[in-house]
Amino acid sequence: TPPVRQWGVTPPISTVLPTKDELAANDDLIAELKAQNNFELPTETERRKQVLQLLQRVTVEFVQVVSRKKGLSPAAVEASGGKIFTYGSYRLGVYGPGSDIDTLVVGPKHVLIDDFFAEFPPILQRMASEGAIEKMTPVPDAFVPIIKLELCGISIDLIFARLVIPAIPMNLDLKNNDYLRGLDEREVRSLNGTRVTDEILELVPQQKTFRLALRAIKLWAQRRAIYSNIVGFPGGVAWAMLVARVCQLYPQATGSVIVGKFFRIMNKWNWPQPVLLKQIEDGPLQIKVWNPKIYHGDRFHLMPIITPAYPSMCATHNISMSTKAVILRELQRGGDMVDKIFMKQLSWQDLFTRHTFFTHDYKYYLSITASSKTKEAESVWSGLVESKLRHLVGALDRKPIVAVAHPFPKGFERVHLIKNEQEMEAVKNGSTQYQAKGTKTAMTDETKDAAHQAAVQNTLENAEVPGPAEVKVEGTVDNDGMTVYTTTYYIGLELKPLEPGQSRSLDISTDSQIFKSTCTSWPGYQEEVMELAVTHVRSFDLPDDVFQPGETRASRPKKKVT
Ligand code: 3AT
Ligand code: MN
Ligand code: MN
Repeated sequence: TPPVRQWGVTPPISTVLPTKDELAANDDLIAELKAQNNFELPTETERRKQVLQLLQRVTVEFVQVVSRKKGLSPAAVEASGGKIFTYGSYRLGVYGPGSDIDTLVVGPKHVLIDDFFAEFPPILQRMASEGAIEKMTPVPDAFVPIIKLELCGISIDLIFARLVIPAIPMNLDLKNNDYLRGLDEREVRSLNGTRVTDEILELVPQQKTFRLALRAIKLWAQRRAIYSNIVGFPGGVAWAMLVARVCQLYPQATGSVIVGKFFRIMNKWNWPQPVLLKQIEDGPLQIKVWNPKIYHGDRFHLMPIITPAYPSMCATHNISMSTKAVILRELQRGGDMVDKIFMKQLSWQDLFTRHTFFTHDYKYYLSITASSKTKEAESVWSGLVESKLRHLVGALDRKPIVAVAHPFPKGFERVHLIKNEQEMEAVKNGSTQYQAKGTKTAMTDETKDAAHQAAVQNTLENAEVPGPAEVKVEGTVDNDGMTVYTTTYYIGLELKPLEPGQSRSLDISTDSQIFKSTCTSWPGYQEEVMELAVTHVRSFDLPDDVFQPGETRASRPKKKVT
């Protein structure tokens, strides 16, 4: 047998080959993921490839058009090239029916981001077939400037970066750190997604195994409501790095085994020891690289998971005491279940059972409602509030009476029609009694609202969030009624057992006041248009639309009869 290469920063834990039972469990896992609609049809994948081919052709044309405009010689125009790369779930090979394609357009040094926003959309319009582009939203002032579009029925996130070289040939890859020389931080950020996913794939022993295990872990994390970088759980890249690390430790194992080991390894991990896929590299830029020895702030990361590409960063700096506790609890459950799956006492389906956040887990909840009088204002305002939620969670974590403050990863978007001040007051506080006829509650992650997502990301990164245009609101509550848009987030609260003599009262007025002023101090805040309210909700008072069909809410405790 050939010498076993070391993957990652330590020798492997085991290099044994999978047993017959483990391979059978692997087949069962694949079958279950299929049953869960986790893979898309080959015809759909074919459509993705064609869309990418179109984007590649448009990229070359775009680079030529800009090169010509900048006065390059015909030969230089001809040679200037241009290439697309992907990142996100498509690049990792773990995309499903609803996934977008995260695409990076790379141009040569004389093509700038402003050229991308000015020239790329019209060229795409011209080259795509009639009606192929359904929606196109440029968001040039996002933390990572982006054009969001729907092309042939597929969502595309399109970003741009240039390299300081005269031409971009088709055989180029982005591995070399020297390509970052001469770029500003924003340009480095745009290259980062592809550089990180490419490195992750290179650092795992078997990509096929990695992909299958990651599909299982992503589905599990989504079903258990612990998938969201914004509110303080790992996001897609962080879950991918955790699975990749387990693959490195068991280079010969099959997917089913990786999933089982994953829960145990990550549950027993000596946090805050970082999870690394390789030694952190130094590079050519004056740019921060994660290092708790130098940066005081990095010492506070509770579960650091570090991106492999220079400049390495912590992908999980939002994790709090509470979300860490919830993650560890879920890892424990996952590990226990996989043991039983291997003993044939449970099946993979059980691992993917939906969370019981609203039905069982908590008696007390906080409801945080961002409301606006226009849809446009609400998109941005709810995004801003969403990305500040983790500060409220942090404040709750510090209260002696709170054991766990668990933020639900998605917000509930509702549209209301109200007729008087009293109804207005109720709606602002999260009531669902006055929802407008014909409207349905939507989830923030499903609406794929570009303005919302940009506001979330910018706030998260402490970049500026541009406010919505000044709005004049037509109509008053007194005549025909008024439409109000709300987004409500929920935090589940577990309180510590009472000490003798203690009374169970949770006063959050100071914390919610601080949270509100954190949000309203945003320069785009418009007092006349936007509102924010934090209220207590008992489990039996939760609104109907947080439950799935078939789920039942906790019942109201019966009055004690003495
Ligand atoms: P899906 O299969 O698309 O649901 P994914 O992992 O591809 O899963 P996203 O498309 O949301 O998820 O994100 C892909 C990467 O893009 C992950 C993250 O590093 C980056 N990213 C996501 N949203 C933003 C954003 N608003 N601004 C900057 N980067 C983002
Ligand atoms: Mn994606
Ligand atoms: Mn995306």
